[in-house]
Order: sequence, then C-alpha cells, then structure tokens
Amino acid sequence: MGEVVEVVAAVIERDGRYLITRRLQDTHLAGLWEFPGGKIWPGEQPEVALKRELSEELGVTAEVGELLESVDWSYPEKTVHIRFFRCAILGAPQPLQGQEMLWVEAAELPSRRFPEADAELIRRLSHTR
Ligand code: DGT
Repeated sequence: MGEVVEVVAAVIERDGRYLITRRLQDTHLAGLWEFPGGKIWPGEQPEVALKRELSEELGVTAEVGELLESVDWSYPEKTVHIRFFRCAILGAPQPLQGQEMLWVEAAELPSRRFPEADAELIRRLSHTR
C-alpha cells in the first residue's frame, strides 16, 4: 500500500459558482481539474495547511469552514487521504503558478474531468441546487 499522503482541498463558492483550478503538467493527474489545495506538511494542522496552500496558489487569505468530506483513495503508486473543507476567501484569486482557473456553476461540475477521488463530492455539490 505504501505511503499515505495527507491532502487538504478547498470548496470555494461565490454567487453560486465554484472555484476550480487545473493540475499542472508534470504533476500527478496532470490536466485534471481540482479543488485548490495540496499536501499537508508533517505536523501541520489541516486548516493551517489549507490556508497556506490557498495563499501560495491563489494569493488569497482564506477562512476555513466545515469539513464537507473525507476520502481515502488508492492509486497504484500511493494512497491519498483528502479532506475537503468549505472555505471563504478574501479578495480576488490569482493563479500564481500558471494554472488555469475557473468559476463554474454547480450544474457544470460533472462535465469537467476531476480525479476519481472527487466523484462523490462532485455528485453532492451538483445536486445541491
Ligand atoms: P507531487 O508532484 O508529488 O509534489 O504532487 P503534487 O504537488 O502535484 O500534489 P498535491 O500537492 O497537489 O497533492 C494533492 C494530491 O491529491 C494529488 O495526488 C492529487 C490528489 N487530489 C485528488 N483530488 C484532489 C483535489 O480536488 N484537490 C487537490 N488539491 N488534490 C487532489
């Protein structure tokens, strides 16, 4: 089974749209859309990690809200434990790492390609309204 990678990701909703970003080339699952976030550093609290990632990737200050979903997913090369938190952000996000960024309506989420680990969350969000 190998290492378990602890990951946090942010569900950011504004005016009925969700903020998604696209994974960069030369990364695991390159080209797929995702909820912004990343790996938790050793010893770091999940909420702190998520605020750090959103600052690094999007240049925003975030307020971390409720835990929406916690998923374990195994790939051939690793297992990830992903926690998705609802987040509110201050200011206008900027894709600081050259990643594509989009605000999409809930109904449009299922037509974007996301990692399989996100499938259940996508299903829930797209049926919310
Ligand atoms: P690397 O290249 O090994 O440093 O990996 P990174 O930095 O590209 O991966 P990172 O830090 O984004 O870790 C997130 C992991 O969780 C990655 O294996 C992809 C997976 N994942 C699945 N769904 C999501 C999602 O919605 N958001 C994020 N951020 N990661 C997701």
